[in-house]
Amino acid sequence: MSDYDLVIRGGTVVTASDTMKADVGIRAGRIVAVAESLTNAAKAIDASGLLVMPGGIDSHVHMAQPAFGGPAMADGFESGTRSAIAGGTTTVLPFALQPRGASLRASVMDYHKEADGQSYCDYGFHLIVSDPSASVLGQELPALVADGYTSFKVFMTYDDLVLNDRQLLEVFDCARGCGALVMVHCEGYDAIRFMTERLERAGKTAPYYHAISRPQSVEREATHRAISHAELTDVPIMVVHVSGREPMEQIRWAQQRGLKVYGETCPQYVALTADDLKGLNMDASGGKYVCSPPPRDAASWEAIWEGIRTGVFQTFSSDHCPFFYEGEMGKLNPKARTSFRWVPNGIPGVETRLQILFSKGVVEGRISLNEFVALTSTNHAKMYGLYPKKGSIAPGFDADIVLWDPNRKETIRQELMHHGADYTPYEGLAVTGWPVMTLLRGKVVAEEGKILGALGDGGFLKRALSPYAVPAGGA
Ligand code: DUC
Ligand code: ZN
Ligand code: ZN
Repeated sequence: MSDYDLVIRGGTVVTASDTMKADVGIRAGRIVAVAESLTNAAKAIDASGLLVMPGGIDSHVHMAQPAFGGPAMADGFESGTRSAIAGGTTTVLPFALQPRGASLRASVMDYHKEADGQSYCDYGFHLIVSDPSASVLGQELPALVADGYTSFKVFMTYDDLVLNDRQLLEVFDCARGCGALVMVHCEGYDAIRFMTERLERAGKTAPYYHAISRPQSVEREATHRAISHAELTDVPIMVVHVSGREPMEQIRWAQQRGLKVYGETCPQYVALTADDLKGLNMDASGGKYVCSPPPRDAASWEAIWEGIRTGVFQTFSSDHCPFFYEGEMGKLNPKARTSFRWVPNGIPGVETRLQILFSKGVVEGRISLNEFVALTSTNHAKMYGLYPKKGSIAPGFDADIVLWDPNRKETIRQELMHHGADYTPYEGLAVTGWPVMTLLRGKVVAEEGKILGALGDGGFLKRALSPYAVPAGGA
């Protein structure tokens, strides 16, 4: 009888803290040994020349979610999680959105119906709270947190989602009571409405004006307001999808004052700019890149790297939010191209997140290998109540592993992608570093772009309370 079901042999194991030449022994889907040399295995995988890293955890993706005021998403759980494993990600945390007036519990159950048996990787849900009624705050949220949905997202913009200041405070206070972590979309509703209407009156309706309608000052103001509300209620918050220097500096300011304010950024804020939204001579093709907050400029990329290097940001997520480009409902044809305001907001990226951070971060010398692992896996697990089950390579962790070729040069292209969308916003981006093999709980689920896993391999993760959600004043 073998000691291990599988040994990954001869690779370089990288965790958030260490880099070592070691074999990894796996039994019953979990890592049971990390040692110089492991023998007596039923099966072995040769990882010489490869990095052996924890599978990516993407704590910010959207799958099967009705659009932000628009058409259906290009990915449900089948294609979204297929894309995840092809890109080396083994756990995703999508959102379960509460439509106004609906019960949160019923909304979550709808997402479970979409995901159960339809996922190639493990998943949990954050809750999007759009209607913080007395019953939501008093009963539904506390009960859902106890059931393993331990984080919520709230919005400061969008007609169907925006919460006013009083409602934000109520949700923050509720999170404090039940120990949940609140993610905040920081862009100011009124400022965006004002700018949108002014631009439209002036005939400035091309996709590029999406970026002009919500400049960094709009994000900075909302970030500051969210931080102030978090301070007032003594509630830790995570500011998601931060796009540039101004909001980054608000988060740094809060952190320097000792507040528990965390930050997330995404590939689009180091790889795309507002100029991409110009398309060809300000035509509708720029709609491909419409997401919120919008990509900024090269100086903002440097500010984001500063935030990554100095620890302002804990997580690097994709904000995978895919829509089709072509077709009746595509980003190219929103409401007969009448205005940028109708272009569905979001871009695909779950499959390209690791390559972009590795290439621009590790290969170009901005971050270490260990920081890469922290930003793409370990910190997500710690922040969202999945640690020490997910997010590292050590005895006791699930054997969620990506074998990574640090020297492989590739050009990101739609034909390589496994998502449902008909384009990638990173088309033509040359990267160094590519996933060779992905293992989910010890099973090889993707290899060299081929999907070897089965639908239903992925399961629901009931998450613990986040230790980062404990209020500064104590629980
Ligand atoms: N917020 C997100 O988190 N994703 C896409 C669009 C948005 O506004
Ligand atoms: Zn958002
Ligand atoms: Zn998002």
